[in-house]
Amino acid sequence: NGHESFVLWFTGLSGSGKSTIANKVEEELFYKGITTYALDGDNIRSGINKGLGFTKEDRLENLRRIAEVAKLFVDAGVVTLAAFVSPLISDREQVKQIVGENDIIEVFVDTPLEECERRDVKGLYKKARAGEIKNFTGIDAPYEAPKNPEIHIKTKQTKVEEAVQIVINYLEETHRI
Ligand code: GGZ
Repeated sequence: NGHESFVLWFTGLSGSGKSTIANKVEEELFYKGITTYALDGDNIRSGINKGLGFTKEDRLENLRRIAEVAKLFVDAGVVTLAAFVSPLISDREQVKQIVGENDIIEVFVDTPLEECERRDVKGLYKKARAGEIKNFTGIDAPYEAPKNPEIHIKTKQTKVEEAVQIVINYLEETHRI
């Protein structure tokens, strides 16, 4: 396709809409004939990272391995979409170092905690509030918002389809696709 591959790295709270947006971006890229692969908790935490939990240390190791895998996909020429909470600036810095600064685009899916908690699609916030889940991001574990993401999507004022267009437009304008 004449384009270099890269990683689109979606960060945001649980329930912020990272996977929803990433999946639709992937669909758009597919229509353009671009080979993609999406990494998320479902295919990573159940397999290669089975056994890792949500302590600070485990999240760092989770994200380190994901970054190494993403790098392999990029080497193979595949545009890689990664949707992980990745809550700490320092964790995301490590990811960028592993993948290579030039090969990664940070997408901040900015949904306020109150909105994620109001939706509570999986009932996890309720459990976290009840103390049934510990170290839950936004409740008793931190989320550090990116200071300078390449793409900043404020979901309260942006529909999913618009968010997808913002990402696609960015990729076209920066000649990534
Ligand atoms: C945050 C948790 C936790 C805790 C389980 N904190 O909405 P989800 O369910 O599907 O997305 C969340 C996912 C987060 O995994 P990541 O690998 O993305 O996290 S990190 O980047 O921080 O390593 C949520 C679920 O797993 N989940 N427990 N304590 N999210």
